[in-house]
Amino acid sequence: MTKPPSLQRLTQRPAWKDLAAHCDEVRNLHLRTLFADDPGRGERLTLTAVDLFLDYSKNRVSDQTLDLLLRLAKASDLEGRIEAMFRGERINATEGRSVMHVALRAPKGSTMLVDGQNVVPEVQAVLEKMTGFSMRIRSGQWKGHTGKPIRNVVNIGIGGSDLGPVMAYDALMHYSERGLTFRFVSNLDGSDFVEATRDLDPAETLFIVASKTFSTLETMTNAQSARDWLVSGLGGDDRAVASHFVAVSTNAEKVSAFGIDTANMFGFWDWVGGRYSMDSAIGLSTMLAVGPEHFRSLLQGFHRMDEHFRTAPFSKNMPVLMGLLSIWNNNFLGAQTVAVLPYEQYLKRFPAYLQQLTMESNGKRVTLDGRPVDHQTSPIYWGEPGTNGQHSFYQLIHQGTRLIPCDFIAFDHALGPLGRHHDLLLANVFAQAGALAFGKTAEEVKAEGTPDSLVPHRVFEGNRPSNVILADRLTPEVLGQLIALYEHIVFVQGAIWNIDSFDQWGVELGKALAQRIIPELEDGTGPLDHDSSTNNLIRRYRRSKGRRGSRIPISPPDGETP
Ligand code: G6Q
Repeated sequence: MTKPPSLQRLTQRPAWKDLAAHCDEVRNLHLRTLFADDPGRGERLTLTAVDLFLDYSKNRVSDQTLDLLLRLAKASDLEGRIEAMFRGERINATEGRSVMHVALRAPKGSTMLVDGQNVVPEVQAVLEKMTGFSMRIRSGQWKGHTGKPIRNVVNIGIGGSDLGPVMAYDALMHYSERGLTFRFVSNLDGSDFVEATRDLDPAETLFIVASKTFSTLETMTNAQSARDWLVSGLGGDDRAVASHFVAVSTNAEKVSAFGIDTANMFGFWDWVGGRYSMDSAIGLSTMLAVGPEHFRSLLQGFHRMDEHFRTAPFSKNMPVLMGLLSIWNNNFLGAQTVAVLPYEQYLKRFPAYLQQLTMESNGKRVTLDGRPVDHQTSPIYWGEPGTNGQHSFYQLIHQGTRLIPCDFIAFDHALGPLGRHHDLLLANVFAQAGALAFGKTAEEVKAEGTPDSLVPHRVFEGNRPSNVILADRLTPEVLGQLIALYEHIVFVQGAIWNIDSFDQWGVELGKALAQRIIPELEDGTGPLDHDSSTNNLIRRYRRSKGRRGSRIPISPPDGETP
């Protein structure tokens, strides 16, 4: 008796098996052949979604591959899963939460339900509050404790409360208010805070403490240091905190306990996952930098891509196609990573942002019902802006032994046009994608008069897959579309793999262990009962710390019980 599809292992389902069998047949099919056999391929396998153009023709797929991938999506009930997200169902099963970041960018007046409640009015109310606050800061109307206007904004947060704001600040710098200085402090390493604040005047500095839970070790430690720095810099008056600290959180009680007036708190909700929160109040620094109008355009970009994802037929749906292609490359062709290569300096932090979005979401080893998967899940996402990467790791992509699918991202227009730069930049994007796909044969290398001994070194196998994403220029709205595109690619992958893309239990174990070790280092004494390696590392640190002249006594040498 065949099991119902929901209980069948993914790799045992007919749609998956058909893809596996098909992959055996086409594994060695070269992009040179695919292009030679279909002169229209480069135009045919393209797609426009909102303002983004995608050329996916340089993937190692035939029309049959695409059909089979679309069948897999259907067999995995991708459509039902998308609807479940938009309906506010608790699709984050292990945390029992709805996943409604799409409501953060829903237009005013629309309806998005969570537990039967329309959340759009609350979302809009927070946006209004952010708008009012941003205007007061940007106009100089909001005064610090000594009466000076705010000139510096320091966002303190980590993970989802940092990576989005950092990326967006860089990405939208062209549109930002240059009279304000922005810094981002995330690391528990004190150097991050020290370097971020060393040239700032406390009297002109605003701290945004961005933490959904308001209990994250890194953020609360940095926030406490910020408070000390500010109060001591302003003559020891604790009342200074009121005009120099605001909070972004879901936890009013803890915000208030820290000493921040909840009137200066910008809320969000447990149905917004940290890595999906940059368009919530977590984006306050972004709004301060670019202003409320540009922030609204960013949201509009997200929303337009949401609508595309929700309504476009799968064969013309950009997140669906890119998600399926990544599954083809990862699960069938055996690629282990994806390189994201923006040819746009303002997107320099986009790969780092995507690392969390993709890998924290889909780096999972059990299915929604808790059974080990029998296939690979998230590939490793990484990347650097072009053309810099070309002079570093592209060698491996072109001639190494691994298959590295690439997403190239570029724009028709530079935000800061400068002489020939943009034509040269774009020539490089097109050239790289072409060189990866088609390579250079031994015959071609020989025909150039290359000595025989060098021929193997100068051959490019080609057949390296890539996507090219193009847009007119990097605007706030286009940035929103681009981020939503990848959010939904992650969703598609997670739906096919049948995993929970919205929890992150994998970050807990190390955190809990650190809590146990902290007093062992701070106190510097006391018995240790970890494994021998951890014990030894702690003892070594205790000895070294003691030698630095700390008050902490030197522990006995290795092997002796302290
Ligand atoms: C993201 C994760 C995680 C989170 C940080 C910060 O999806 O949940 O990166 O954003 O741990 O958490 P707080 O915002 O609660 O400080």
